[in-house]
Amino acid sequence: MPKIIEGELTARDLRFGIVTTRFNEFVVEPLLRGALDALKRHGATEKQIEIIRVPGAFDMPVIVRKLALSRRYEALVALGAVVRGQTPHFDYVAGECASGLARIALESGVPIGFGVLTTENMEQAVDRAGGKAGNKGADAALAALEMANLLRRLD
Ligand code: INI
Repeated sequence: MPKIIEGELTARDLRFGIVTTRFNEFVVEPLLRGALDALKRHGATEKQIEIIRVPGAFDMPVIVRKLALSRRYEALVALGAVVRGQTPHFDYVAGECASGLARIALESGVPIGFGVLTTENMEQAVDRAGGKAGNKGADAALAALEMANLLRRLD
């Protein structure tokens, strides 16, 4: 059997920054609850977690970059919702948010769990924020947790 290198799902000794948008707060708050619940279930205490609020998804990258470069967190989680029906500039808001966050993760080496919903309508967003399609906030938090442990293991 070849050696398997993977990240554990344990929050021990890790600090988390969760960035959430005020825009579409109605679906973003359940994403945040899902992320907090997932981290706590894997051993994180409140002291290990900080929540940073930004206006909207487009505004996330500049703040996430500052947080990533601060070295204050081993993992970041970005939570938001961009709904196509709400805006003619959906592609710009969603695209800039996603590509900005991906670039920051690569530049800084700090993992960023991507929990920004990009959906056609509000119903799809609600389904993914603790509804019938699960909770993407919890998924993003666990991905960030696993990645932080994997990166540590590869050091
Ligand atoms: N921001 C979102 O997070 N979701 C959206 O669906 C959205 N829409 O529909 O426009 C949105 N726009 C605001 C944007 O993120 C910025 O806050 C704004 O452009 C100011 O920079």
